[in-house]
Amino acid sequence: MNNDSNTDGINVCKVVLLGESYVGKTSIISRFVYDFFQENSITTTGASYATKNIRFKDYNNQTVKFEIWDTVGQEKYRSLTQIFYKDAAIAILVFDITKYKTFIEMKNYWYPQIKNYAPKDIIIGIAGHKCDLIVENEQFNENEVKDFANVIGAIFRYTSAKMCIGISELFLNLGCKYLDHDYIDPESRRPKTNIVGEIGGNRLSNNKNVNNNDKFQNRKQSVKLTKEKVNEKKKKWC
Ligand SMILES: Nc1nc2c(ncn2[C@@H]2O[C@H](COP(=O)(O)OP(=O)(O)O)[C@@H](O)[C@H]2O)c(=O)[nH]1
Ligand SMILES: [Mg+2]
Repeated sequence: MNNDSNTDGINVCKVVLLGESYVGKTSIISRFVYDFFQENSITTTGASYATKNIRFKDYNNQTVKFEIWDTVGQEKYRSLTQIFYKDAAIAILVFDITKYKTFIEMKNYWYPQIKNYAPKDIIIGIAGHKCDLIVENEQFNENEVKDFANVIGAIFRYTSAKMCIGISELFLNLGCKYLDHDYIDPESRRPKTNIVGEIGGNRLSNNKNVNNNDKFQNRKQSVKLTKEKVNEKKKKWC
């Protein structure tokens, strides 16, 4: 465990979201913390971080206070300072699955930034965001993303702030890894823990051996599963 406990027994966990402008970072925070989504771009000027407490039943009911930092538009100018990365326990790399360039920038710019400026033992998540749009966009190369996630040891999830998919799950899995560094993310299984309670939220304040055909089949199957998940969500909304 690398978590910092305060006197109330709450593990304060700084999370930073990184990625190109318009990929949906602010929307992910907004959905996770306030269960709110806005179609148009959210103004981030002046915002810095939002918090949400989650209690982890399978880890002695420990509470993790996620302190989630938004880039407040500075990513556009590549002007994030080292303070942004300081003491971060978790970094979530976000890309838009409909824009391949955002994946390339995530891999070639944002990941190296983490390696250069964030603590060495930082836990990394990857959000393949706007997965509600996957139905219209079939060009997304899932294997490339999963291979990258495996290489850097990141937890990868499809996410959608709009359809409420994958976001809590990603935070929960990252939270498990934060509390237990030996935690292994079995992507096909549910997270090892359950939420007991969500305690408030503050406003934003300021297999390499498989052949290509197998890969293609696997990808098709995954895309189909995702589509089913999306359609299920579309029926229910959230
Ligand atoms: N379809 C879809 N649009 C999204 C989703 N998340 C964010 N957006 C939209 O993408 C745009 C950019 O989102 P924003 O959170 O401001 O991105 P940021 O610049 O990375 O913080 C906005 O118009 C959002 O409404 C999503 O899950 N699905
Ligand atoms: Mg933003």
